[in-house]
Amino acid sequence: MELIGQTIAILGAGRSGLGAARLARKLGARPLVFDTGDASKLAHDLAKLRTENIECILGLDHARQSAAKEKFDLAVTSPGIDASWELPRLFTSRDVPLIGEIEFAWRQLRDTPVVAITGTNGKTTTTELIERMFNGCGRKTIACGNYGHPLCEVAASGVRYDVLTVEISSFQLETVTSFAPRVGIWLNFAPDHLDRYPDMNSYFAAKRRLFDFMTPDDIAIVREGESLGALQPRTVTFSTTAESKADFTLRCQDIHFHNEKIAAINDLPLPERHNIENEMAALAAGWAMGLKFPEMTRALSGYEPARHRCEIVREHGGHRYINDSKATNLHAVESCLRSQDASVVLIAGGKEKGIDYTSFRPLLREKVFALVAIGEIGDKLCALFAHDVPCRRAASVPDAVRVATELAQPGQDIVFSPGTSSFDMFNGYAERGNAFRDAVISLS
Ligand code: UMA
Repeated sequence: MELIGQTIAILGAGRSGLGAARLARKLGARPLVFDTGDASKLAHDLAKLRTENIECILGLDHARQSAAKEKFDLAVTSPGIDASWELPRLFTSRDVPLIGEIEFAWRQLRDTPVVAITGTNGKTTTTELIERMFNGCGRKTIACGNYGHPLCEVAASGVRYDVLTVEISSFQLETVTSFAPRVGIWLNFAPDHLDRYPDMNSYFAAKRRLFDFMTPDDIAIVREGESLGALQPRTVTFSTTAESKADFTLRCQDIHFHNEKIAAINDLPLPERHNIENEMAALAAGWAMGLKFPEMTRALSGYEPARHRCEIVREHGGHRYINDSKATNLHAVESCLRSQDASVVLIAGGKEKGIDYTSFRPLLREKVFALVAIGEIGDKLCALFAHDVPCRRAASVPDAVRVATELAQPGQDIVFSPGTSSFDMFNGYAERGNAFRDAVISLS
């Protein structure tokens, strides 16, 4: 892509925008960053852009004036901005081609094979497993995309990798026009992001774009039973279900590839069923890239999941406090609860994302002794489940920890698994998880 001397509108001054602006500059173009968000929240990002002398235009009015006055050759958008919103439309309505940050980076990285990981849940764990596995087997990689470094940062850095391990979200896939990973992993699909998409089909369609530009020489790694229709790439399946006919299966306590035993669960770092699926997907990705199973298993051992994912914060007063703030949808809460041995007190709630929680009822009855609800959807959860389990409303995360501790029976665990995003009260799931951790640590 010849960009020297071109003017590129970069939409969003967050992490993707900064990466895209750096890449545009490196390629000899003039980046102009636009952001219509709350200026008081942007200070940190803007300071970075200013330090690098990257021009920034704030507010919709200024964006309108600039879009009308200047000639733009390309617009590169951030994943948090829907292409139908006003900021991108200022450019698309003037026939400026619009691509996403991933596509922009990909056009510079085509020579490096990509393993791309999508799914409603487990993306980050699988991405971390794959990064560890490739590096441990002597294939230099970096975790990037929706997790870790934005892909444009990787492209701008000029560092060469043997393979790129790219976690990719539906938001990022919406705006790809040629992105073609060598290996595309589809972990699972469940309701999420219904504040962004009008319905589940639209969310699904965005995610499925992962496979749109892959060829029969590429490999799709797909959980058995996912309804993806016919795919261009060769498909390899995995499943933990008994009697499965998938390529990668779980038989007793061993993972098999067809009829060959390739790893024992005990040799792998994560024993929970949902994580065995993630480990299978990682092993399949390594196989697709020519690694041998014993070296992969060795490289994976010792991996510890990152914080905020079913993480035991503390044992106190006969209760374990488990931080699963990363659970931003119902499917993630269900996975966490299924991995608990006994019933727990659940703290859940947060931003209204349009998720229908009705299907949660059977598991709630089975695994939840009492529910403490927080945030924007707190009242909705209490109203929905009041007849199933004791429900209490809490005003804040520390308040929820206090109430949950009061409700918990001796020996019962307290699980913080919100089931929706955090943006009604926090700047992200990590900040929310830290609030839970702080509240638990300060219990005396
Ligand atoms: N903005 C506008 N106008 C708008 C809307 C937003 O100017 O109409 C501006 C905001 O003011 C803000 C900027 O856009 O300054 C933010 O852009 P962004 O939301 O795309 O955030 P980034 O910091 O660029 O982070 C994005 C991803 N965020 C989202 O997809 C929401 C990060 O994923 C990703 O790690 C990062 O790019 C690097 O590539 C986060 C995420 O929550 C972790 N992802 C979702 C998830 O995992 O569920 C999909």
